[in-house]
Amino acid sequence: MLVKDNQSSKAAIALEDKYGAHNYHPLPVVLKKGEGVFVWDVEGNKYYDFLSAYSAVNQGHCHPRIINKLKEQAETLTLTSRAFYNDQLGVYEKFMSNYFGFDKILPMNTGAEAVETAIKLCRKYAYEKKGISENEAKIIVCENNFHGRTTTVISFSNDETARKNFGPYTPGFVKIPYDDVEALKEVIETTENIAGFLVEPIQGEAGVYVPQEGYLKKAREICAQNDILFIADEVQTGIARTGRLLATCGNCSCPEKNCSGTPEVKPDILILGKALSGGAYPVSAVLANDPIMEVITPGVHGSTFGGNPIAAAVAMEALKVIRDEDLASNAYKLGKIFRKEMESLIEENDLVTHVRGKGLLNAIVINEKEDSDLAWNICVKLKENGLLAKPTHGNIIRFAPPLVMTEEQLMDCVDIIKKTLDSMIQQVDL
Ligand code: IF1
Repeated sequence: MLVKDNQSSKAAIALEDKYGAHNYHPLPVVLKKGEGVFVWDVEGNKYYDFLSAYSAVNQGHCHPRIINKLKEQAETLTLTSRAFYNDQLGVYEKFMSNYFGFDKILPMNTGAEAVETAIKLCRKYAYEKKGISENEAKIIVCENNFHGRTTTVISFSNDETARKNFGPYTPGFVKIPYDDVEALKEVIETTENIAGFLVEPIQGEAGVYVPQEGYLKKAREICAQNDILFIADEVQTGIARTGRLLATCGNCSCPEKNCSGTPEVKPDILILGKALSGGAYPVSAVLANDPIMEVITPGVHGSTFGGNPIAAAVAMEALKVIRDEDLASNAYKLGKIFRKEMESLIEENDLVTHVRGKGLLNAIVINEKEDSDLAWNICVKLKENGLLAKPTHGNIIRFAPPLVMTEEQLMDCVDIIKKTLDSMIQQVDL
């Protein structure tokens, strides 16, 4: 049965329910169109998008420059495989090397693929350059991490929902508490064969946990002192989301005016994804300098679509948009306004206990038990009031609009959030 163009939300949801695996529980809204900070459902209702496809649409929905580049390349050459060269990849690789300040890039497609690639790169470097005995390398990870859904990656997750009954699990990972320098020092002192430390600069899925000032810098220094590769997973925090080009803000060529100019943290291995393409195409990447990347030789790693001409062309345009529209500075400015407004809301409304985040990656904590459905109900009400957001774990609602939002639009969203929470406070006996 062909799906009619003007299918109703109900019909669309029924189709997904019948024919799609139930690996998500979406908010009951069926989207048909996106433009900038707005999306429309199949009935024509308009919403502010406050999730940005989990920070993949930082440049706004269907950014004209990105879409035009996508169309142009799609009409020219879509995929060659890496069995042959193509005219886009080398240009893209040079562009990325200069843009982020690393010698080389290994192009992949999804964030999880890039994380897996970084793990392989770290292990191979440990065996071939550091002399760690084969199959003995260990990578330090943080509790409550989220790095993707592949079997190896969920092997070191402590989210039972993401992990249960997917064993046997991949060994070689040691978990420590997030944002705890002493724990990092101790595990390095007491564990042999440590090859790397894989960390999110802000833990997104865990609930937008921003580490203490200086944590990443200290962790990076400890890794350097112990010849351990510092691996930054910026799939969600990268590409201007946190008010700077990168949350680690390394020696990149970022033009952020708010950056102090002195690079705080430069990872040995940088992992990018999501907004690398502005949400127009699956593009991810692993960046490192030659001493690390040179362990990658022909045939040791690959991917059918990795480094394809469309991905290359789209990613370059998406990054030019970030720079030309100075979206990191906008995220920095609007993020401060947003958290200030949420702080004042906390004063007035007992439903919210905390707000945290950096740039336009923020979250509010709802004053409820983790397993209550209040956060979900708030998101359903927000939808009715024209704003789309979704809880992460339990009682935490992530707010992450596209970085192209104007201050006026942000204040409109703040009003919607305040109006929604005020309308619900009566229904909840806290
Ligand atoms: C889901 C959120 C989760 C990521 C980091 C790697 C990946 C992600 C830091 C993998 C992906 C997505 C996946 C999506 C929900 C969303 C997410 F925090 F962004 F909201 F899950 F934590 N590193 N994050 O955040 O990238 O393979 O998806 O391209 O799986 O439900 P991917």
